[in-house]
Amino acid sequence: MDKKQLTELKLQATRCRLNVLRMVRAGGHGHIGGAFSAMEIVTALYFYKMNVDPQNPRMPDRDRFILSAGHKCLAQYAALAEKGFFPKEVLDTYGSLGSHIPGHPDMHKLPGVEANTGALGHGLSIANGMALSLRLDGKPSKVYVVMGDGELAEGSNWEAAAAAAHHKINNLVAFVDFNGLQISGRVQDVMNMTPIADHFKAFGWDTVEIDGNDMAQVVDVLDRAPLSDKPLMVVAHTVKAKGLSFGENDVAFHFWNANEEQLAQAERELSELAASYEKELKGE
Ligand SMILES: Cc1ncc(C[n+]2csc(CCOP(=O)(O)OP(=O)(O)O)c2C)c(N)n1
Ligand SMILES: [Mg+2]
Repeated sequence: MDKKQLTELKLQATRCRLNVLRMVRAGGHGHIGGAFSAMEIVTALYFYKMNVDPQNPRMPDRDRFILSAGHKCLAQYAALAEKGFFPKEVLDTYGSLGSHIPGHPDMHKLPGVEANTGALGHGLSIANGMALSLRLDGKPSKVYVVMGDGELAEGSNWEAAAAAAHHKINNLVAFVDFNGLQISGRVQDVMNMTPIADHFKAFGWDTVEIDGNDMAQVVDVLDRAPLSDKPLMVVAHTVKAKGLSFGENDVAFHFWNANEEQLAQAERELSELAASYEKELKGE
């Protein structure tokens, strides 16, 4: 990928982060930490890798995206809106009764959502089933999953890990957004799941470790998948609330009840960042 394409993707991720702030402004709150840490992964999937069509969201040959850690949904809504799956005005309904973008993704309410998630620990099993059936149907589609590191405490993940390896489901690529924090503190204090890559390797997966907030590394691993006949687990080292200058790596920003001053600061900073990428792209 050349430098210009990379800058375009970084701009896209910044626009998505601004979309998240738009939802937080509408609803007054949101799970910003996990949405921002996963933003490079979600952006690279929607704007670089996945074969999806906003005009035809149920296209049979599409790639599938499963947000296993459903509370990160602001990242997915931001990308779907930016991609044109629904009008951006819908972002302004976040937090209101009857909204199509509720606190966890609902496939019956929003085009582009493939599964209802939010109860942690189920996305990998759902993805296994989808990937197996796509393979049986001879489809070229891939299934991408985004999980949280705290989410790995759910035992159901490990049944899914065994099944994916056993069935050699290599049209499946999973990411663990390894930001080191969950809802109530450091993952290593609440329920230590490290070394994550070694665990998946022992179950029979290919594993790669990347900096998950480095767009070039995310793009590179997406280009390389699958590595073999095994499923691929990408352990993506990230910073929780990445891009929220006053909230990075702070568990208090797992769920943000935003105040006007901080929200305005975040909007200003990310708008400036977007403008700098736009300038760079214009060659100024
Ligand atoms: C089965 C289940 N148990 C508990 C919760 C409550 N919960 C919501 S977010 C969260 C922490 C998740 O942490 P992590 O997977 O690290 O995601 P991050 O917030 O870092 O994106 C928990 C425990 C839940 N949604 N589902
Ligand atoms: Mg986490």
